[in-house]
Order: sequence, then C-alpha cells, then structure tokens
Amino acid sequence: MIETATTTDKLNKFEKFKAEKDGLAVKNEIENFAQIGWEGMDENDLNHRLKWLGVFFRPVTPGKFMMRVRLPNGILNSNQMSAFAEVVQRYGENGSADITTRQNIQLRGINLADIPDIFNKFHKVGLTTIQSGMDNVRNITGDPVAGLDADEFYDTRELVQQIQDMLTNNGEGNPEFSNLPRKFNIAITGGRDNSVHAEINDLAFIPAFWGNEDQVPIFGFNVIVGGLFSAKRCEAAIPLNVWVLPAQVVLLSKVIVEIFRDHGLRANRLKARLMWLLDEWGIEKFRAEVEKRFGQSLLPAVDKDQIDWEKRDHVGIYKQKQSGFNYAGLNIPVGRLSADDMFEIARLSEVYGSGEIRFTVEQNIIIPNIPDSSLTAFFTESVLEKFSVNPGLLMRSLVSCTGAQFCNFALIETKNRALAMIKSLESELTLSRPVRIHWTGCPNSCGQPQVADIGLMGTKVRKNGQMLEGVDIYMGGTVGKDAHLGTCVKKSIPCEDLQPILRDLLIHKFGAKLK
Ligand code: SRM
Ligand code: SF4
Repeated sequence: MIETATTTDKLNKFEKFKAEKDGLAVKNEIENFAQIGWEGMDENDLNHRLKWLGVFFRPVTPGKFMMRVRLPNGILNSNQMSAFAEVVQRYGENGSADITTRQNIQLRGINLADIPDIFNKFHKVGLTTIQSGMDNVRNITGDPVAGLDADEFYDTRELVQQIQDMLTNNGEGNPEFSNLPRKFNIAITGGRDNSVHAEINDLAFIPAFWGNEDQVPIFGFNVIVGGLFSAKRCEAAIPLNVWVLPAQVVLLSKVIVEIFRDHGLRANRLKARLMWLLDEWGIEKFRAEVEKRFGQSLLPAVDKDQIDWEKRDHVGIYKQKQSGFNYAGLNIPVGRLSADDMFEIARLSEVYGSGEIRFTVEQNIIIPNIPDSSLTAFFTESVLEKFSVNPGLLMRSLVSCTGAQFCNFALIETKNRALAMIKSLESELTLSRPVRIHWTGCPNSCGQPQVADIGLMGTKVRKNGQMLEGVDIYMGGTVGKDAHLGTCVKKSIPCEDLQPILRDLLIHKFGAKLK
C-alpha cells in the first residue's frame, strides 16, 4: 500500500510534502492564490503542487507561469485552439505556446491572477489541465492519424480518452492516482509504424493478432512496460508477456498504474520510475501481480506484432481512408506558436477541414478532413509559408525541448539555436532524405535525443578556460518497425563548434552533398 506519513523517514523530500498535503488539494485554493499572488504562496504549493493542476512556476521568468493541458491522442478542435490563442494573446510578447513531444501543448506568460478565469474558459470548451505534471500519468499518446489511416489496425482515440477519464475522474482530478512515486507515461499505437515511440513509455500497447494460421485472427495488443528516459538511466520498455483485447486495455492500465502507485520505489527519487521496480521484482513477479489484480488469467504475448513500417512523419498532404478527403501535415518549426498562429490554424481547420486539429510527437500539426475540392484553395493560404507542408528535409524532422529560455533545468538554449543551425545547414547542403535531429537541453531528455538520427543533449563544456554551452552527440536511434535507442557517440562539443561537425556527419553518414 502507499507509504504514509508514519513511514516518511525513509522517504525523499517530495514524498514528505506529498504526505503532508496531496498535490490535488490546491485545486480548492486557486482563487486564494490568485488573490495573494505567487510571492505570498507556500513554497511547496508554488514550486510543486500547482503542477498537479498543470500550472508551472518558472524560476527563469518569475511571475510568468506555464500551463500544460491534456490532449488525449493529441486531438483538439478549433474552439479549443482559439481558447489557447485568446489566453496567450493577452500577454503580448510574453505569451506563446509550444507543442510538446507528448502531442500536447504548453502555454506561456500566464499571470497567476488570471488562472481561475482561464480554468473557466477551458472548462467551457472541454479542456482540462489536471494531473499533467509531477507524479501523475502524463498526456496519453495515440496514433496521430487514428481514424484517418486506411492501413491502421485500430483507431486508438476512444481508448486513450477512456484511460484519461479513468485516471483523472473525467478531468476533474482523481486522488486515487494523484500520488504516484514519479511520472508515468502511457501510449497506444494502432497503426503499422509505431507513431508514438511506444518503447519509451512506462506502459505501451502495440497491435498484434492472436491466433494461428487455421484460425480467424483476433485483434489485440502486446503490452510493454518500463520504458524511460531520465538523467540517471534510459531504457526501452520490455515485454510484459501479455496480450489483451482492446476492451481490456483500460482495466489493465488501471491495474498497472495501481501497482506502480502501491509498490513503486519512493525512497530515492532518481530510482522511482517503473523500470526500477521491475528490476527489483523481476518481470515474472510483476506479471503475476498484474494478473492477480486483473482478476483473470492473462494470455501471453503474441510472437509477432504488427509494426512493420518505417515511421511516417505525416508532414505533407495525404489521402484519408474516407474517400475524397485528405489530411494536411504542417511543419511547425520546433513546435512554437504565437497567438496569431493559433488563430490562423483554428481558422484553417474550420475553413478547409472539420474544425479538428491534431498534434504529433514531432511537435507538428495535422489538419484532417480536407475535401479534394478544397486543396487548391488551401495551398494558396499564406500561413503555409510559415508552416509548410513541404519543408526542408532537416526542418521537417527537427524536434526540440524547451531549453534555457524557460526551463530551469536547462544547461543550454535549444529552440532558437536549433532553428538557426538547421537554417544554415539547409543553406549549405543538399539532402536526399530527411534526417531526424532532436535537441534536448539537459539529460532529462524531454526532446528524446535517443530516438533521433542525430540527438543533441545539452551540457556545459570548458574551452580555453571558459565554461560554454555544449552538447553530447547521440546517434543510432531508430524509430518505427525496428525501434532502437541511440547512444552517445561524442561528448562535450561546444555549441559554437557544432555546425561543421553536424555538416560532416550529414555528408558522411546521411549522404548529404555540399551545394
Ligand atoms: Fe520533460 C521535467 C518539458 C516530455 C523527461 N519536462 C520537465 C519539466 C517539467 C521541468 C520543469 O519543471 O521545468 C519541463 C518543463 C519545461 C518547460 O517550461 O517547458 C519539461 N517534457 C517537457 C516537454 C514540454 C518538452 C517539449 O518541449 O516537448 C514535454 C512535455 C510533455 C507533455 O506534454 O507532458 C516533455 N519529458 C518529456 C519526455 C518525452 C516523452 O514523454 O516522450 C521525457 C522522457 C521520457 C520519460 O519521461 O521517460 C521527459 N521531463 C523529463 C524528466 C526526467 C524524468 C525522470 O524520470 O527523471 C524531467 C525531470 C523530472 O521529472 O524530475 C522532466
Ligand atoms: Fe528542460 Fe531538460 Fe526537459 Fe529540456 S530536457 S525541457 S532543458 S528538463
């Protein structure tokens, strides 16, 4: 069972403050916080508990908060996008938004005094920010083209929503799952190309058919567990040796999160993710506990899963399974959006599509349901000059975490530097294929450098007696059918020396040519 205040001696400081007062408790205090201002708040409420509501104090920009919502499967509508735009618009130059590596969005520049209003606004358009940070289950990812892709095995949208509803009490907040030992990531993929990086989640569901050649195959999922990136350790998820029907996915998720809640390690925060519990227990004991709580015997995993495609990035115009309709994948450089950009995207989705918008884990946008007859007009929209459907082969795959502009863990500035470097490299080189370059500002790996062709992880470097911003270079990350984590191949490159090194790597390893 969850360790309580009486056993807090062996607990880390986060466990102690959680035992004193649950993170979700601040839900009832938000009006009061808005009145007293952040300077008057208790430190743990300000720095930590607010994150249970998706509100993040930013020590880098004190008084200008970040808000992280939840967008199950990365899907939203134009009203929700406009609500985001209206929120950041009121902060002028300070307001902006970032699409995240979990198909989600974060808004910036927010004043504490405005948060009750913003919550009301979000409530009206069906948005929640609840349990999106700290020791909670994060935004649940699913196929970005679920329900549009003619080749998918399963439309993940409903299951992802059901898991979120179960874990968050329909977005109102669920104390049953608000005190996990650490964060927990869940992903479901129903397509052929593992579009959500299933292997880097604590729990993921991968399409697989049950039955031998003589039987009618039954659709379900193989289950993998324990994937994580952290400063201490990075691991791909391992098989739980369980296969479930879609109808069993929500209960299995509940049971696994409960086991993590009740038995996950809480003494050392660096070792509190699920994989550390799997190490301690072994996968057999963990599986037995899952089966016990599930209440019926679980089938073993199927040998061959259905991930047999290279990963698609969805940038461009693609036919949907609905005849006569297309989805447009827009490249959003490093995921950054202004208020005007968001109004524009909302408008595009209404004028040309069905008002629906989707995010990808590559921090890009998909606008579905564009009829063939509207494509010519769609191409004339000037916003496509900024958010191209046919960007350069480096820009289209560029991913970057937040970095030093807003994140106090950052060792380097990421987004602006990443953009400038890609622009210069594209002006020097001709490429024949996309190369996936991921930037991350520190070893926490939010920008997932280990899944990239070239991953760049921020570090500090000494050069000529000076401390400079630098990177460690990761390579060998593969995605899609043979997903495999990349490893560090070169350490401590000052950022000021990086561009020629990247140019050489692109020429010698990825077939780029000098212009
Ligand atoms: Fe992350 C902490 C941003 C995806 C691993 N991450 C943070 C914080 C909250 C730290 C903080 O309070 O400043 C960052 C907020 C900075 C800001 O102002 O934006 C932050 N993480 C992000 C985002 C926004 C990066 C992005 O630009 O896209 C992503 C938000 C996802 C979301 O919508 O919920 C984000 N973070 C990830 C991922 C990638 C993923 O989930 O696929 C990882 C690695 C995968 C994993 O978790 O196993 C990741 N973030 C971390 C860690 C290391 C976790 C650990 O076990 O040690 C931290 C540090 C921590 O939790 O103590 C962290
Ligand atoms: Fe911040 Fe580090 Fe995550 Fe980048 S990787 S957002 S710098 S915690």
